[in-house]
Amino acid sequence: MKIDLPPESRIFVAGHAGLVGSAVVRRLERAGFSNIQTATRHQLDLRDQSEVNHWFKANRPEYVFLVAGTVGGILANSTRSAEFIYDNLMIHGTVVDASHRYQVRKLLYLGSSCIYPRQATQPITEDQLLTGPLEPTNEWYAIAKIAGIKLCQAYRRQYGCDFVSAMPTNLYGPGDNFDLTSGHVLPALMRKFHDARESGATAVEIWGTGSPMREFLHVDDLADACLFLMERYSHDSHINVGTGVDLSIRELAEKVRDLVYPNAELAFDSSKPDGTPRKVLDVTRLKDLGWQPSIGLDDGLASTYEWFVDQHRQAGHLRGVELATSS
Ligand code: GFB
Repeated sequence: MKIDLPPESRIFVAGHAGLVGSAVVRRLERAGFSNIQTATRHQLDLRDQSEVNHWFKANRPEYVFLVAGTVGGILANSTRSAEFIYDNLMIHGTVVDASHRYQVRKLLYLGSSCIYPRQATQPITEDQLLTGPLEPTNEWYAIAKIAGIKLCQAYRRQYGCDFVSAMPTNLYGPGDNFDLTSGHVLPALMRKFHDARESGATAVEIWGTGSPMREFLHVDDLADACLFLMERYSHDSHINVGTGVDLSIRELAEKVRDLVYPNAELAFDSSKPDGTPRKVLDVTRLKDLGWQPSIGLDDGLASTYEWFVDQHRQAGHLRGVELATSS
């Protein structure tokens, strides 16, 4: 059954400054919502239950998009295990509990496709959760994300809260993290090919063997799915969000190369981890509800690269202004 969120609803986007949160805010603004609530890290530490309770009491959100978290690519996940498990566990716990305590009407929690077993049958259906061992490079993050799903289920079962969970595949788009050590593969490759073109380097390093398969969803499509699910999905079980289509890291690198620096050579560094061999989502459930993505990978890559170049130029320009004023 579809619920219509009144345009003046108080809607809290927890994590509004991140890749996903900023896309959710854009989507809500486009839909005409006038009361979107956000809080910066300095205003509110989402890991602190008493701060979160205080904030909820003062702001009384009616709908919550729980898209905050400590996130990163394969290297960050495997080297910052404590931050990935602690921050995420705490953020999920505080926001879910405060949402119950202050009678939020509905909460949508966002997990990740890394919750599924490393050897899951492909494409991965929702019912494969907790049927086998996790991928070791991101098990800390995955455990926290699984706990988030279980929190929503537990509050739904014990207190009757309308809390639902969605599991997105690998995401990308404007607002992504282009840092080479903490970011995910797609922005990292864009940045590497871009820097190589600028410096005239011939080869670009690609981590791993290039054979792992990944599925990529543009973050604006994800934000659209989040609003769709907030209005139409109310179920105990989580739901997958993706395209259902994947490609190898080699194929992705070739696409980025062709877009950014066609003369570059790919240099695979197999001393770096591959991670999960494959994790393409079965999106039948979402498709049956009537949602599908609208941004193809080639178009998404081109617009994301444009965004990156623009940001880079602005940052360079700002640095230039700073240098000029300080000299
Ligand atoms: O995107 P990514 O860091 O994370 O890496 P995961 C995907 C694949 O790209 C891996 C390869 O096989 C990497 O070895 N890769 C190649 C690179 N070159 C690079 C590079 O320059 N940078 C990066 N980062 N990778 C994440 C999890 O796993 O998936 C998170 O770490 C989250 O927990 C996310 O769940 C959805 O796809 O392997």
